[in-house]
Order: sequence, then structure tokens, then C-alpha cells
Amino acid sequence: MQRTLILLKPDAVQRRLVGDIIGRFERKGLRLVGLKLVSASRELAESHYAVHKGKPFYESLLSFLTSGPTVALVWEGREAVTVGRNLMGVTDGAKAPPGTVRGDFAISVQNNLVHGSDSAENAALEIALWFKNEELVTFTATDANWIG
Ligand code: IDP
Ligand code: MG
Repeated sequence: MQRTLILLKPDAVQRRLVGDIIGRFERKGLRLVGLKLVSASRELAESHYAVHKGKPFYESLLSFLTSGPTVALVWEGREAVTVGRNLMGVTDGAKAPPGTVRGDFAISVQNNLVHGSDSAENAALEIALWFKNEELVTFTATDANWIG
């Protein structure tokens, strides 16, 4: 079953949107297998956003991600990466459609509340950055037959 890393970035925590956002992922049918509150270090933020190094917004992005607590989540399910990206909406909050997290709550490009892995390969790398293996829980969901 596919896994994806979802981060509720510091603006989501500061704006008290954590419960609402997690609820959307739960209701969609993804299974929660990892959850923690993290104050990201500069080193973790650099590793997480290594692909954006050198871009004009890179330093500001690192300051943003290290500015307060982030909720790190691992969700599992059929097509979890695509499902996660669809729930988030496109990067620019002003362009994300209503019904998505960013479309409903964000208007900024940078402060767009959530991160979601963009491929299964990157998901595996990102999950390993934010979680130790033993912090991830495997269990059988009792409603799997209804959702899968
Ligand atoms: P994504 O989060 O939708 O995958 P990416 O292009 O991977 O978008 O960018 C990573 C993060 O960097 C975005 O979520 C956003 O917070 C920030 N970002 C991306 N492009 C810009 C920009 O042009 N200006 C400021 N921040 C940006
Ligand atoms: Mg991205």
C-alpha cells in the first residue's frame, strides 16, 4: 500500500487548522500510520527542501518551515500520493480550487499550510527524513473492506 508524507506547516499550527486538515485526510479514507509535532531544525528543513536550493524563495522558505511547530503525518492507502496532492490543491493558495486545503484556507504562495510528497519515491525519502522506522505503526483498519 502506498504511503505519503504530509506536513502541516507552521502556519497551519499557528492558525489552529490542524484538526480541520487532519479530518479531511481521515474522512477521505487514508489510514494514519505516523504522527508527531516537530520543531524543524535548519538542517531538517534544508534536507526536506533540498530540491529548491538556489531558488529565490529558498531562504524565506527555510525561515518559514523553522518558525514554529510542524505536524508531520504519514498516511497510507490506495494512490496515497495522488490522493494527498488532490486534497491539498495547487501550490498557490490563490489558484487552488475551493474544496482543497489551500483553496479553502490559503491565499499565499509560500504560506500554503501543507506539504505533500509528489511521488512514491520522494515519499519514501521524506518519510525517512521525518520519522524513525519504529515511529510508524502498522495496523489493520477494521473498515478496510468498505474503503479500499
Ligand atoms: P508544493 O508544496 O505544492 O509541492 P513546491 O514547488 O514543491 O510546491 O514548493 C515547495 C514550497 O515552497 C511550497 O509549498 C511553498 O511553500 C514554497 N514556494 C514554492 N514556490 C514559491 C514561490 O514562488 N514563492 C514563495 N514560496 C514558494
Ligand atoms: Mg513539492
